[in-house]
Amino acid sequence: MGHYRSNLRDIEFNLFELLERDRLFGTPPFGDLDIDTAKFILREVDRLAREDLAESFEEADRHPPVYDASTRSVTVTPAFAASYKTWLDAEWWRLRVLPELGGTDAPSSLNWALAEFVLGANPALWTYVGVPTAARVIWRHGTDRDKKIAQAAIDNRWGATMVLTEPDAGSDVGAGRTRAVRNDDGTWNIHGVKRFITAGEHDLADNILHLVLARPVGIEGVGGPGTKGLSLFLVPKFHFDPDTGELTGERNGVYATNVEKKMGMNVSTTCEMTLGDDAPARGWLLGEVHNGIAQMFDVIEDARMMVGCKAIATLSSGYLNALDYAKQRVQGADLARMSDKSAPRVTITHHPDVRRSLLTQKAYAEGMRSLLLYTASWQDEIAVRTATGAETALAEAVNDLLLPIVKGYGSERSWVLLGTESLQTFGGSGYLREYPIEQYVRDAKIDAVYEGTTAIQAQDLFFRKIIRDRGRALGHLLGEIRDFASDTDVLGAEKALLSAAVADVEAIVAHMTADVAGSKDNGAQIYRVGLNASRLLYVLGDVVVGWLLLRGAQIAMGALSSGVDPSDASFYEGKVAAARFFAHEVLPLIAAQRAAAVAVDDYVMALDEAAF
Ligand code: ST9
Repeated sequence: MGHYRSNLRDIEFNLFELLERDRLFGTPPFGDLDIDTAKFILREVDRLAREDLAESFEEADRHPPVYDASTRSVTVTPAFAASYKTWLDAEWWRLRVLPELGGTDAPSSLNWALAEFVLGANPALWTYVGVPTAARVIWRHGTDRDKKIAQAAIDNRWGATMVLTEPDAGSDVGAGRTRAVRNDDGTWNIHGVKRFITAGEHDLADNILHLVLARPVGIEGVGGPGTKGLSLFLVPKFHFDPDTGELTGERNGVYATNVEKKMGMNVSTTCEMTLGDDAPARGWLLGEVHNGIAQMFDVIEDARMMVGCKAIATLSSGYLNALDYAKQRVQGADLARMSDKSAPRVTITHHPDVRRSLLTQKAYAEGMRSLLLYTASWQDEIAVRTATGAETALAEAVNDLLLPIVKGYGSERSWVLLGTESLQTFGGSGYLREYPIEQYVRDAKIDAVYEGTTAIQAQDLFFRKIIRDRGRALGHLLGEIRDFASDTDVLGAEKALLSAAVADVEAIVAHMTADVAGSKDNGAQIYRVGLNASRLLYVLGDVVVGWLLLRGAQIAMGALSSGVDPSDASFYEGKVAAARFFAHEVLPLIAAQRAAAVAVDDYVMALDEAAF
């Protein structure tokens, strides 16, 4: 059996029982889809991921891509190249391609469910097959020429990259210094050095289309300081005819000048890219408009969702691996007979602390899957409303609010739990390369870093998604949670804990909002908001996860009382147990976080650097 343990049953539960996604099928824009087809696709991608895509996971980690400095080229290990080809040949990625580009309009929720299988089985595959997202963004923002480029990228299965970061411009993208100079023929020459570019160079595709942020020079009114002065350019590795997509055979002056040696995700090349050094790096301005940061954020939003999905998928497989191990590992006697040295030895699933650990992993893995798919359900809502000409503002705002939670909270909780609980379940064996967990821990750490660190997600959540939104989306979300919790006929004790947690989160938000207001007179008060921002990200994540788990538990209790197939009974019992566990073990801790948030004071920022 390969390393990857998927959870098709829980994915189907989320899609069709909790979120009732089948209600979308048969109506615009998902008229061609029905539940049997959706379930068939889920089963197929699940099988493909476990049996094929997962196969090169370990081999590719042990044999990272080889960089040849003399040719500035990268060779990817054949085992991974085979998995890459398998995924492309299977064609399921076309469910993410716009219909205008020959793809199929599938709901976002179905696509992110499918993404979980791929990202759990072999996460680096996703980073090499970014072309559906790149093509969608190019098509959405592009001129007729750009739309043809998007089509060529899809038809020829080119690689794609997002090129933002520079040695001195990481979180602060607006500090980027890469320049763009317009040529007489309307193309642009790009000059600069970019860093940490995922899949920047490799031999898996015939061409790579780089989406590059650069600052135009020499044109009045554009190219000013900060992110707003950046424009987005399409810069190919090999030149091609934009009308036909045919390669001209000419190499463009965009080269990998280094490939980083990393802690994990070893098969995913992380490149330093030098543009326009010894040969011109020519590209096109996307849409012929200077609106680069907004255009790039269309890519970033998708990539942030992907990072959260990757983290959650890894935690889920980590948990299921730990569960398999715990069911077989015999060690020690039952705690109730601890003083009886002749007592029979038992599997570790008999030990209270192992059960605590397994339920913690299960509750978070399943609860965060619900968070991911619930967020995707708002993306479905946007698609449906757009298709019917209805207002999308609220759906967009709620989706925006949830994105930093999926990415920031999802990646932090997953990486920490993989290390503290999944690996720990294996005891010393978890530390060995014989089991996949050590690679999971190494591969998952990056999720809390790239596509905007956790601190960036926390600031995005509070300043942009709550304050700038005037609390509309948050109010809507917390209103839904409060409504659910107010019906205490079933799970009354747990819903009371949820209501209390909502009140605590509201109090933290109110306190932070007051600090924002206070900072108008006392500038330093804004630091208190900075000190509380990641706390808010975590507690809001816990409340949403607690709510979704309890919603799932209520459905499971209904199913159990109306009589389910005996083979499914333990699945539903597990849903109820995980939700109760989370409500009793996690939600009460939010009250302590509220107390700490209110107590945040100025001494941390006043402390002299020398005192650290
Ligand atoms: C990276 C690559 O980490 C990792 C690779 C992962 C694998 C990728 C897998 C592929 C997925 C698919 C991709 C396909 C294509 C390529 C494939 C590649 C493999 N929401 O607040 P302001 C906009 S890459 C929406 O003043 P500052 C908005 O337009 C590196 N828009 O910002 C706004 O204008 P307005 C990742 C947003 O203070 C404007 O920005 N790096 C949002 O100037 C200015 O906003 C990062 O993620 C938003 N949430 O700059 C950077 N926020 O206000 C992290 C801003 O008028 N740093 N905009 O609407 C940040 O996010 C900073 O907050 C900052 C601050 C740079 C935005």
